[in-house]
Amino acid sequence: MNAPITRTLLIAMALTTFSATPAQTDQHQDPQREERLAWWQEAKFGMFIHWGLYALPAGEWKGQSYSGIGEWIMYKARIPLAEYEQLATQFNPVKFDAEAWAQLAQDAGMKYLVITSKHHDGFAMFGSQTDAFNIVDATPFKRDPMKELAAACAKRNIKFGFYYSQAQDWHAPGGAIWQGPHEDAPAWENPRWDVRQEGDFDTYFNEKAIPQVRELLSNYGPVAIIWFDTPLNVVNVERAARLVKVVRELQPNCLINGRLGGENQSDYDSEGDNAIPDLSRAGAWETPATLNDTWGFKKNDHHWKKPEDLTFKLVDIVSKGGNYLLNVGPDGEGVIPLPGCDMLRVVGRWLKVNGEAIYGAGRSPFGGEFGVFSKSKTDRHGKPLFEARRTWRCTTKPGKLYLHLFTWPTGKFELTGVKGAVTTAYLLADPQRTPLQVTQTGEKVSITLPEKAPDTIASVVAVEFQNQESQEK
Ligand code: JFZ
Repeated sequence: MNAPITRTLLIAMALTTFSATPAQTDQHQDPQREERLAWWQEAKFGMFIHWGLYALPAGEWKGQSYSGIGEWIMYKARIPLAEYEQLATQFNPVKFDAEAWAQLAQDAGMKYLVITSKHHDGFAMFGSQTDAFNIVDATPFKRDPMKELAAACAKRNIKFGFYYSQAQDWHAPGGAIWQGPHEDAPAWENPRWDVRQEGDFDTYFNEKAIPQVRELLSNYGPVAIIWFDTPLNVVNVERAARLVKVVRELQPNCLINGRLGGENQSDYDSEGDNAIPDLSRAGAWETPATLNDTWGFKKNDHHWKKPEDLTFKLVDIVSKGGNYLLNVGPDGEGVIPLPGCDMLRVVGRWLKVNGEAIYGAGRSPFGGEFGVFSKSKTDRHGKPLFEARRTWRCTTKPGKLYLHLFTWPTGKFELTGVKGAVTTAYLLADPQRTPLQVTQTGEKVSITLPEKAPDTIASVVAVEFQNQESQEK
């Protein structure tokens, strides 16, 4: 389809919300897919990084503060391209330290890292021969932080990946622009706010997006994930297939996330931002999430989540079968805000003790622990309201259950619906793995617990079975 993005198509875009319903991956489409996914399904926990020119305005423009996610400031303030380009001349993040960033990911227990190589603003955070609007050619910094970060991750066996905005590009002629509404910004009659944005989408796609994806997959060593975003319907099956072809040709093992566009060509599904399904979900899926309320740095967003909340979300997601991709937004000097670093290190310390129950773990065989649908209350769609419970979660490995107790019971933990004969149970925090007292009657198991929980956030009881088969439902 070579037609330019006409008004009708833009209006059509406006009617489509970002695909909050992830592209359903055809589980049996590609025999190599399971092989490609193996490391990712073991890894469970990754670092997302949103870093770009938007870290300089940091949520404010010409004295006005803008609500919502910081990386959309160009869109929200409808900044003319010539003014936005000036940010590049001021971008000199001399405090950027790839080793420190990769070490933070390692300290947090994160096994992969995905960083914005080009977000919707069109600015390339890598040395691109395709477009001079990039960090090497257009800034006083002149270094390629993607090269430095890829090397620092490789030293620590952290898988390295790129986020790339394949459809939206607010700087390139013909780049797609979300018609809106977006957060509190209304839908625009004409989403383009600068005449320089006029152009044909295929020209942008063929002359910028495809060549830059080729650069990313050719110049930075092994790329474990290419994380596409907001396909906006313009990335149809044909265009998506062209991107898949480039990825498979240059880096056959590289995973493609669920926001490519063009159904059934991704390797795994991406949930909506900060969206965690109420119940367990089969297949390979990931929740991308923020530490505060923005992806890109905002100087006034101090709404940090708590480490205990982050740990619960990690366990909750893994117990439902997913991966957790948790974001940091470095500032304009290249520094990751300290509150975020501190919280990630708390999660990392918890994983040092309890990682066995997360890395490579499967979904809960139960389900009642997630919560119940209300018999009387309805949600905003008129459906029965899901009332979540946070007392405990369960992850699994062959012949094992891991009971993550967020609320420490008095005396005993009772469990029903248990399949198989329990042989022993112990606290993961106990290096001696001293057997706890267990009684079992058929599918009912009762475990006597010490008075004090070994961990203030969550304590994990491992339960082993005679039968080494998977305990996953
Ligand atoms: C997109 C970007 O627009 C945003 O800036 C950030 O990079 C985020 C990770 O991804 O925002 C989205 C995309 C999809 C959904 C929601 C927000 N969705 O499917 O609900």
